[in-house]
Amino acid sequence: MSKYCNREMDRISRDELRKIQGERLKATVKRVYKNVPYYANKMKEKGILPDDINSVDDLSKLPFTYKDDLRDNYPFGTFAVPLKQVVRVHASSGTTGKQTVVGYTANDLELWADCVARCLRTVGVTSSDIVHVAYGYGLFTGGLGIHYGAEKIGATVIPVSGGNTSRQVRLLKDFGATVLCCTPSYALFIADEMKSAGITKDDLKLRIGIFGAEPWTDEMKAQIEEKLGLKAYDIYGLSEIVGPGVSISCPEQKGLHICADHFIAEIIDPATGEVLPEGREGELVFTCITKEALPLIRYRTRDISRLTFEPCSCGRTSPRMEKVAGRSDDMLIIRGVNVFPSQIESVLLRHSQVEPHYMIIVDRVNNLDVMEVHVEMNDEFFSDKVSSIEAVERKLRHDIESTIGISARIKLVENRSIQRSEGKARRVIDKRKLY
Ligand code: DLL
Repeated sequence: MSKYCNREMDRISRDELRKIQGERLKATVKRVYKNVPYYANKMKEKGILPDDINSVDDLSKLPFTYKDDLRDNYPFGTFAVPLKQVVRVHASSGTTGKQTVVGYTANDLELWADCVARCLRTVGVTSSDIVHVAYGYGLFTGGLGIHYGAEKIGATVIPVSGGNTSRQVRLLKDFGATVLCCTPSYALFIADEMKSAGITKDDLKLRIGIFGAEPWTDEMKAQIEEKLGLKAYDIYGLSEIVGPGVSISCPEQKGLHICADHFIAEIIDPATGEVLPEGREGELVFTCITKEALPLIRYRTRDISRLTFEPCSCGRTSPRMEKVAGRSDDMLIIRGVNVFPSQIESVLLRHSQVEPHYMIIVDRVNNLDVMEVHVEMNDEFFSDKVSSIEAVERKLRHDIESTIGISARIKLVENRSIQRSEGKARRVIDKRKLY
């Protein structure tokens, strides 16, 4: 086992953790100041020298790093080592503007695999498991990231990547996979495909699902667990920090344990940048303290969460983050009200006739924001009487309005009519931005 994969790190006291974090932070800041002109300039602008950083308490003196900083230094300008030492490159899934490129040295790949291995162990994956990886392989970090972590613990890895869903289902059955790794929306797509192929959850051996890369609600988790007959866990990460493996939920399901000896997490007020106390909701900010090629300092994730430093009943003491509710840039402002797609998802999936597929369409009509929610209903539903269809529409409209405080038009659509996703789902069409 390598020097990084240390189960003990999840069980050390908060003081010990802060000491390790402080030492690693100090060394990282010295290194980036020396090797990355971009960081040296940013620190000089703030009047900070590496010697001003001596412990985790000094973290807030450091400047933030934004996605745009990576884009401005595209492709390799923020790397802290010569390109010769970079052995792998990935890129973020950003759909707008230039992609953000991230690099790894051989040691970085090792520590990444260790973080993923630690996450997989947290949820009970062992060397006896067969791990079906349906995250995309390629520039996206999902496929290869999970792949090497699962290999590291000695599991049998099936590197299927995304797409060709009927083949996925066949392979799940034929190879007897016990662990499924993909986005939550793709897990549901696989469940649909199983139904069409006449394969039931009892024909499969799945016991654990490792889902992430996009926000998903507890209601969706319950549906996935029911349809696939497994226990679902939430894995979080972002390419800029390392990829999957930054944190994962544990069997207690009380938040996601962060690999905090590698990544220091803070929660800030996204508007002012002020660091918020434990338990307050805000934007997650991460600092990498062990990576060589791209040790980002105070990276603004745009992801909304909370932190707790209370030890977990599972026995781990590592800081935990709450399930990510959404990204601040996915937040819709409709008639002045902040709305996350996940709030709507929670309401919809409490209804037994609703399938876990929906699309939110926002438009501006006569200077007024209007929201329409297309909701996919199960097969039995449309055989019901018109009066009951109207009653469901009314109920959904009422529940959405009482949860988010604004009204929405509801359009009930047939099963399988909303486009499925093989990777990250697209849940919102904001036509206001298209004009
Ligand atoms: O999505 C890395 C990943 C791959 C994570 C596979 C988990 C599993 P990016 O493409 O750079 O990297 O996108 C990162 O995805 O800032 C979040 O907004 C979102 N995200 C990732 N995991 C979760 C999660 C990968 N568990 C962005 N819950 C992040 C909610 C998530 N959102």
